[in-house]
Amino acid sequence: MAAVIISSCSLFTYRLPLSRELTLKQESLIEREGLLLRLVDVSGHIGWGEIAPLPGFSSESLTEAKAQATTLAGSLVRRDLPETIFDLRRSMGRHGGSLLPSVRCGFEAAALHLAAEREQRAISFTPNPHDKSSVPLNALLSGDEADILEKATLLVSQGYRAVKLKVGRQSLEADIALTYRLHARLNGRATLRLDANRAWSFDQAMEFAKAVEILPLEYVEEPLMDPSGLAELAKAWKLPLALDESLIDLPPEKLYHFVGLKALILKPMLLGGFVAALDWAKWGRRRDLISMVSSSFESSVGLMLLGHFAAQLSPDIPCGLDTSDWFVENLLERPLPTQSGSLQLDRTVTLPDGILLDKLTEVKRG
Ligand code: OSB
Ligand code: MG
Repeated sequence: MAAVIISSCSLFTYRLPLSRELTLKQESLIEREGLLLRLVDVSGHIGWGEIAPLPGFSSESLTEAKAQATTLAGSLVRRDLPETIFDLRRSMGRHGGSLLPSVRCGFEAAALHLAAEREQRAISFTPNPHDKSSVPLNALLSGDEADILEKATLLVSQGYRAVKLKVGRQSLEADIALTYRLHARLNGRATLRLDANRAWSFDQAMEFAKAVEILPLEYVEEPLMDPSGLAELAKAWKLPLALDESLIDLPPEKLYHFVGLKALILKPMLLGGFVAALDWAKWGRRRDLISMVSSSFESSVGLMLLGHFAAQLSPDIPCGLDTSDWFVENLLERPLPTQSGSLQLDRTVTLPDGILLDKLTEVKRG
C-alpha cells in the first residue's frame, strides 16, 4: 500500500443544543461544543475525527484543543500518515508525544478512518477486529425517581441488558432506596451498574455498600471523592468496583490491580485516544477485568466512531454509548440506529458522506 499523503486538513467547530441540562461535576451544559477534523488525501479520500474536550472531565479546554489542533492540522499537509493502530503507536509514541488527549483522539480516528476509506472497508481500531454489526448498550438513566423507574421498565422491554444509575447526587438514604426500587423493577432482566462520580467520603461509601451489598450489582464506578482510598475501600466493602475518572492521566503501569476491581470504563476522548484505551484494555484483560467503552457526550460522528471501537474491542459488553438522546440536533444525516438495546453498525461500513456540513463552521487558519 502506497503512503497516505495528505492534501488538506481542515477543522470545523460545532455547537449543538442539548435536550436538557447536562450536569457534569461543577459544570452544567445546555449545549455541547466541539471540533471535527477532516483529512483529505491526494486521491480525494476523506477521514473524519472528533475533538471534543468535556468540561468538568477533560484536563484541557476547547480553546486549548482548538489551538493545538490548528497547529497540528497545518503540519500534516503533504505528510505521510499512519494507517493502522500499529503505525499510530509507533509514529506517535505510547503517550502521544505532546498532544492533548482530545486532539490525539480526534487525530487517531481521522487517520484510521482515512485508511479505511482508501481500502473501502470499515474503520479498524484493533489489530484483529471482530466482525460485529451491532453492540449492546448500557442505558443511561436520568431524571427523577418516577422517570427513572418508568424508563427502566420501557428499556428492559425493548431489550436493554444493562442499565446505569447515577448515585451520589442526593442523600445516601434516597440513593439506597432508589437502588432497591430499580433493582426490583429490573427483576433480573438487566444488570444494574452504578456511578457515583467521586461523590462520597470513605465512610459514606461504606455505609452505602453495607445497605446494598445483598443486591447483585454489576459494579459501582468511582465511589470516592479521594481516589487514593480506592484499594482500601475495594477490600473493605463487598461491592465490585469500576474505575473511570481514575484512569485519566494515569498510565496502566502506575495502577496496581487490587482485590475487588472488576471493570475499566474507557473513554478515548479523556484517556488520550484509541491507542491509550487499547493499552488499558490489554492491561485489564490480563487481570480478567471488563473493558467498557463509554462516551464523553460526543456528537453522532464521535459516537459512530466509538460504536465501531466498542464492537471491535468488547462486542459482548454493554457499552456506555447511550448518550445521543441528549442531543436535539446532531451532525449525521443518518445517525446509528438503536434496535433491541443495541447500537446497529451495519449501515456504516464507511463514515457517510452524510455529515451535515451546514451545522459546522470551518476554522480559518492564519
Ligand atoms: O459519569 O461515566 C460518567 C459521560 C461523560 C462523562 C462522564 C460519564 C459519562 C457517561 C457516559 O456516563 C455514558 C455511560 O458510560 O453509560
Ligand atoms: Mg463514570
